[in-house]
Amino acid sequence: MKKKLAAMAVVGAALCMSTMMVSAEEDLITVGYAQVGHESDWRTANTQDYQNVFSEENGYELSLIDCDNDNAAQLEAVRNFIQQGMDYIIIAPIQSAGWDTVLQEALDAGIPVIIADREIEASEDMYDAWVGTDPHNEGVTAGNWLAEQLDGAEANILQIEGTVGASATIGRTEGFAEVAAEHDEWTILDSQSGDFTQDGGQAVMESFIKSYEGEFNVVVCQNDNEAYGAMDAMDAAGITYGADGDVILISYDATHDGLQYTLDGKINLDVECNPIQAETVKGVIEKMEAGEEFEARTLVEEQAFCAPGIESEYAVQMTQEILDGRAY
Ligand code: GYE
Repeated sequence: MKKKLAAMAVVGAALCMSTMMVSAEEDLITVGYAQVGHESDWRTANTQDYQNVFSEENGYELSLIDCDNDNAAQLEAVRNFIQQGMDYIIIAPIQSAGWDTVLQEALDAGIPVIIADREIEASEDMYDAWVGTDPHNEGVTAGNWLAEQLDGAEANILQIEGTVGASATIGRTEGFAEVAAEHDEWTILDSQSGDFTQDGGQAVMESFIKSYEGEFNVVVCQNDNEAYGAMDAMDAAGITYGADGDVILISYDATHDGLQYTLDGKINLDVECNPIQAETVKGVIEKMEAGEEFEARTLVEEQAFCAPGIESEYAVQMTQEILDGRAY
């Protein structure tokens, strides 16, 4: 769907554009980015991407606040952006719920808001645009790949979820559960949050091993960092995983190290979630600045990668070349 900013904002943008040509420094476009935190390699890559793209050379002054996975701190960060009169506000919402009040405040202040990375549970007229990924689809891909590989064999699955209440967690959990529901021979033994962190993944896996040792043959981690923690826990317990192991290990994100482990056969499947989104967001802002129509929703492209030697209709086999071509 295409959208246009309300007239007043467009006039403001046009003025800003014309003054920009006169003096550079003062007329940088100010952008506040309320970032989730620094919980994962994915997040680090996403932060770096914004810092590269929203640079002064490109005409922007970026104020990026690391909200340390604290929902209240994130609401506060957005309120501060409103008070500072930022030209644009970008939010990567930690939690999908609870945004109505602060979005209304941004609307009242006439500041365009772009939701990035994750989804929010708010009516689409409360914000201007959305750029992100499709975690539900990622969950379905993981499920389809597993069904294809098991080909009717039993699965006893342990799942380490992401942050509770995050749309990335909700989507991946629901998408995977949809496929699981079609397989009577699959049992999800347990599913607990590892908060998208390596420590969280390790702690959950250690407790899973205590409860289910010898009973599981699939571990699904909802991001790469959790997978690294789960690998440490399985290594310590002498449990083998990966292409040559007893346990099938599925991960999400496909960051550089995750793909290295996939290439090494330690992770069987890594479903990509692309953190490189800033250029797309910048494209939306440029259209807004020019008073042109912009995409109300843009999905960033993604695919899935499996260990070498695994034939799949749902994933590409990892190669050194793919890894070398990775920008993050
Ligand atoms: O998968 C995880 C990060 O929101 C898609 O957040 C993102 C998720 C990503 O911490 O590693």
